[in-house]
Amino acid sequence: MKTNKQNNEKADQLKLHTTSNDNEKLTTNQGLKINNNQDSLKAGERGPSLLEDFILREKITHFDHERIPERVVHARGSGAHGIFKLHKNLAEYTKAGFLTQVDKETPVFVRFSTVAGSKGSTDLARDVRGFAIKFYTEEGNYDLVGNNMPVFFIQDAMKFPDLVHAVKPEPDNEIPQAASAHDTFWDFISLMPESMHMIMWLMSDRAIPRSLRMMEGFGVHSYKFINEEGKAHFVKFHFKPKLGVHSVAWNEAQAISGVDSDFHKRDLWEAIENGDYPEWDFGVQLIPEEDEHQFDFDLLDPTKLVPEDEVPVEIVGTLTLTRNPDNFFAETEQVAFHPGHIVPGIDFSNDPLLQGRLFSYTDTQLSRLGSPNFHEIPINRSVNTVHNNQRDGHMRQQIVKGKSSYDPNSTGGGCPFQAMMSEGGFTSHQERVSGAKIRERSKSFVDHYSQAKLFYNSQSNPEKQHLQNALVFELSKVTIPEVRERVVGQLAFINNSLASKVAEKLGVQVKKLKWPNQSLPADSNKAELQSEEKEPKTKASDTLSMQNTVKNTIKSRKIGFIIANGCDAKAINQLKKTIEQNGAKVELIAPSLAKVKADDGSELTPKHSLTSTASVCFDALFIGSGKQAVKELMVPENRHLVLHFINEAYKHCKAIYFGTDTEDLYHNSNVATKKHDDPAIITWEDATPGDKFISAIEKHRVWDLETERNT
Ligand code: HDE
Repeated sequence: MKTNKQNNEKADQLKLHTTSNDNEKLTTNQGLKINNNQDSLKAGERGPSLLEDFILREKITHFDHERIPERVVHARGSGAHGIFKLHKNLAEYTKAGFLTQVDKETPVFVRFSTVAGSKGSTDLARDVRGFAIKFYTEEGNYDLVGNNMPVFFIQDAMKFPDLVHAVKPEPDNEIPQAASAHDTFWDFISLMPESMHMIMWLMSDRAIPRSLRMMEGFGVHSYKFINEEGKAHFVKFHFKPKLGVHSVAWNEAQAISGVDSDFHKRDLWEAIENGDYPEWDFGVQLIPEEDEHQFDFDLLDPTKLVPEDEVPVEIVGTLTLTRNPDNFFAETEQVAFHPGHIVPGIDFSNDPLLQGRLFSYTDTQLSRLGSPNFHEIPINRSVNTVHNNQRDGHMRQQIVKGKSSYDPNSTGGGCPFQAMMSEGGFTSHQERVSGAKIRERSKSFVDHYSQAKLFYNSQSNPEKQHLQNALVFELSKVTIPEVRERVVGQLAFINNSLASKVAEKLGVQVKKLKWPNQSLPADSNKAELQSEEKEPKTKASDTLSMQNTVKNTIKSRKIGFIIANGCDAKAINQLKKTIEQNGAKVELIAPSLAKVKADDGSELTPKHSLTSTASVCFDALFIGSGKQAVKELMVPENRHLVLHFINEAYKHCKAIYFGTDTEDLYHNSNVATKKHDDPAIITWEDATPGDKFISAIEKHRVWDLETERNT
């Protein structure tokens, strides 16, 4: 295990608040040493407990108040500390200090999350993932609170509580947990055509990532960069994982939820503990303010992305996660993000969803963390000191000296002073704004299908198939036939073949309903504002398909080796070494947890037994070599377990390597039914099996052969 030390201003600040109980005596919260932590104070050995027992009362009172409300959305999360390093000076576009000093390292805390489920729900729910970053810059905290999908369900903050109520468990029976496959979600979606682009993303495999380390991050909204001269550019933020963007299969996700519902949390934790620091390229799409109207969509509309073919993503930095939190609650649970935490050089756009978020996040922290002093919780503190006249409130930590708590003052010599712009004082971008006070949606937002088409058209065939299967799965759980029909009616505006295939599985007709946009005012001209079927300017984009992602590394992948007594030590150790040299991890699986005696007398220690884990926890499998070992794996007690491992991994399109003497296992497994050449099945007959195995793992899965592997 590598030590993951981090020395920077934030780590140093956190150290001041970090304690260890090593070699210490137990005390009360008042520092009194405790002599007996086993028994309460009683009147006589068998007598009643005494109210006087302040030690018992303190312990139980604190325990009673241990829980705080979980986040209303994004309740389940995993966090990590890291570093953001800038590679390109962006001074031409922004005056933000952390984006203008090349090689500058800014400490960050990142929290990934699912959206709909409760804090204790499974990691593998079909859901959007939150991707929130707190940059502890020298100019104050900058929070980029994004997701792993570049668009959102709704265009206006007014609809957010409706969306969340619809996707959360239904209010009468609190069913289902962490799932969108139910009536209320799809009822809402079927009546909100603006959600269709996001629905394409949500039904794609992006919603079931292989790892939090293997997903993209997006700022979603258009933000603004402001340079020293006050010139503005629209900017879209991107994080591209160095390991590529990879997912699991849907029935695999369901199985993982049973075997290890902390799969993503554990994966992130272990990778960082092992020194496999997750890394992302940080990129920006920059659009001069004057080019705002050059697109066939509105830049302020959060249901639209800017195709990379129209505005390329320029990579300007790296985000690396290097340290696990010391304490989940103190750090990951108490971290408070807010898209309104910005620094000079960054500003908001008029995206009406973003504008609503600017209100919500402080408000939610007040109810969740219980005090306006939440900024004083160590994980939330900026690295520069806070000076203002805000005072008091629950749990105040800062002890501000002096008489003065108002401005202007002479009692404090006028301090703290307002900062001039040249001293880093924040000023909002001077955008000219005029308009009548109206409660309306801009007509430029009324195009709900073109980018849904762009996304669908950009998918590979297996991705299209998965998306279709997801829609069928989700809508089959909907009990109201009209809702299913309405969704299918919406799909028909995106792709006829998709709509009719889904319709067939649901037993409904495709009725291409012109559905009025529910979010329009009752007296608006609905016909005029009805979203038409429109072709996007960019018809398809390679960047939207995971098929085109990074596939040249096996770094940090988990490979299961199924072994037994008498296994071929030389072959196993050699393959293990090669795999580890390429950066992947090998875990040994044996019929039991007892040490395995190899053919050369050496002993191997299995991490798992055949019953304590499952193929879904691994990226690829090696089935151990050696006659004696295979004989043990073939005894009735083990045989069905090993075959289940193989068949399941085969079904999920993973690489499987059959070592020498495993013919019997091979022929009894579903692999024997393969008809075509399958690059991810490696056997004792292959000339360079190790290389072939590694190259198959690099490709992640043979999704193209999914139908064949499942028939
Ligand atoms: Fe959030 N969102 N959101 N959201 N959101 C919250 O704030 C909200 C939206 C996102 O790891 C809450 O501290 C409104 C878009 C992430 O702690 C809450 C609207 C995007 C996280 C809230 C949105 C996000 C949150 C709940 C529409 C992607 C987790 C707890 C107007 C760009 C941050 C909290 C973490 C959390 C409100 C829409 C991302 C209630 C009102 C769009 C990653 O304030």
